[in-house]
Amino acid sequence: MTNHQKLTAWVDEMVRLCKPDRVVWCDGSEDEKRRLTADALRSGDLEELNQEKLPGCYLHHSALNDVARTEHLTYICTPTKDETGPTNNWMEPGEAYRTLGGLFDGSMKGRTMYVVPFVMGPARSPFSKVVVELTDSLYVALNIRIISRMGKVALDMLGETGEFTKALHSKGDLDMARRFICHFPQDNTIWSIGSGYGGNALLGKKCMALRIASCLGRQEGWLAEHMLIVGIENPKGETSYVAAAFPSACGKTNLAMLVPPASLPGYKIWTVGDDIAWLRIGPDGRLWAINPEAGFFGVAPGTNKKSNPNALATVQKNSIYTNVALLPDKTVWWEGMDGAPPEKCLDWKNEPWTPASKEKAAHPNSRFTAPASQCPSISPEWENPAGVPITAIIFGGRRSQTIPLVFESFNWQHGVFVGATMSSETTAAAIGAVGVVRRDPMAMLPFCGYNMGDYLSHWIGMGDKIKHPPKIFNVNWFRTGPDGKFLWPGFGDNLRVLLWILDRCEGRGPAVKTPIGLIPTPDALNLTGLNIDPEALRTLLHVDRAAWQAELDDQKTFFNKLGDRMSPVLTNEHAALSQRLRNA
Ligand code: OXD
Ligand code: MN
Repeated sequence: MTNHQKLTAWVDEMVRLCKPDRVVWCDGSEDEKRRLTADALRSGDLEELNQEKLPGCYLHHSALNDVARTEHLTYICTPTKDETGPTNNWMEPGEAYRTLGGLFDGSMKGRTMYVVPFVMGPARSPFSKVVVELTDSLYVALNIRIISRMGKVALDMLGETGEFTKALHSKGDLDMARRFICHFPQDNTIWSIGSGYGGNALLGKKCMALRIASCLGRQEGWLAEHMLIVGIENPKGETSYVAAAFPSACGKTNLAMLVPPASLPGYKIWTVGDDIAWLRIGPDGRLWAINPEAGFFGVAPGTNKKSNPNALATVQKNSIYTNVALLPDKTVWWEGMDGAPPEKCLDWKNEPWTPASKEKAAHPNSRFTAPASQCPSISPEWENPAGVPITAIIFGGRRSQTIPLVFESFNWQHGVFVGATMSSETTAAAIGAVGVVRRDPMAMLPFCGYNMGDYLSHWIGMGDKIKHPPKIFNVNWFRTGPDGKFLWPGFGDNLRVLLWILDRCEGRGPAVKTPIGLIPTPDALNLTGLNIDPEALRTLLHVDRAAWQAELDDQKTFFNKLGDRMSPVLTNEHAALSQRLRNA
């Protein structure tokens, strides 16, 4: 299938290591999809769903201990620990190759190795990169087929000498004690063993498109970010694009597919990407973004007609569901779906479930994998090889207190500081306690492939190179009142905040200057048709000095943790914020 000698030599070497019974090169054809799906049904990797109601859809149950990313088992393997930095786990490359080499040795005996070449980014885009993943998981091969451009297209792009990321994956024995996800930026290589879960096993996604790509971006002068990309079309038919970073399971997919409220007629939202953005400086001096993925690997629970009708429409065909509940008619269900819970179903562990059951029917991190092309709001520009020009960058986290609904940074440097001090309450997307506030710069804490201090300096440095930089904003949809309920309606009404952001980018939109940034005056947001308590709005736009003092202290603790690689520009921004709060 290829005359790329380095590729075939590497595959041969990995075959000698893993010792599969068979090696299958994937070409991405429909015929191959039919064959692989039939094999997956036979092996139990997939279960067929109701083909009348959900054509081309299948269900996958993962191992019970393999339902989310395992950050504590994820390593960056650089020659020195300093290059990896204090926020990543580090393993010396020689030791990592030895340890994992021992586990990969013979790991595919009795199994098939799938050679899965794919492009991250639109075909023929100078932004795009090729990855070849070797995996013993049919589920992984079939998922990659959905979330990337897989098969011949990638080999064609590689030609005989092209560069590619070498990604080796084996389920191993799925035991957490023998699970490692290792990245070798200096070798453009990823080795992952012991997990079949998306973020640990679909190596093009978090491992390549964020961790390895962030290293490539630093070398080559661009940014690989955990951001959605969305176009907002106004009633005049003009579209502006924004990129927004939120930690996992904070509603990126919902924002990317937002449906405008009926009370704001004439607006349209165009989805370019829901999770990852690669941003480069264009010939016009603006920042341009592509979505390196071709599909969505979204969190299912909470997806319903109100929160995300576009996602719901997207997943009605050709989709793989993971760890959702199965209804008697072989359709699927999860908590937060429209209507009453089913009287009975099989839960994500394949056990009988009724509304009286104590456990959730769908795992809180259950997922759908669906082709982006099926999304009703998919942007006509989503595969444009040049990407889309970015007018605003938005950072946001899940914070029940302190952080206002929206504020604008004073300039690029202050905006980078706002991103660097992002924080969020943890979710089920990663193993560990849920609901704990953690600092998560640019939502990249688990995904930055090198020293976080250097990463933040790279952001500062990019500002010097972008002639027309986007304005930078912060949002928080998750602020709660004394009763614990959200103060802001969220979902489609988030458009009201996006419209203020775009107004600001066009030099309009009233704002008040506060120590933390520019905040909309209460009448600056278009609230037509929204019934919101004025007191709730006041709280949403209020800067509580005492709470911000505590915030400053926590930011400082985090910056100190980043050590001597921390950008002095950002420590100065911290001091300036402290001063502004004192003077206020
Ligand atoms: C994801 C994540 O899967 O961020 O997108 O965990
Ligand atoms: Mn994500």
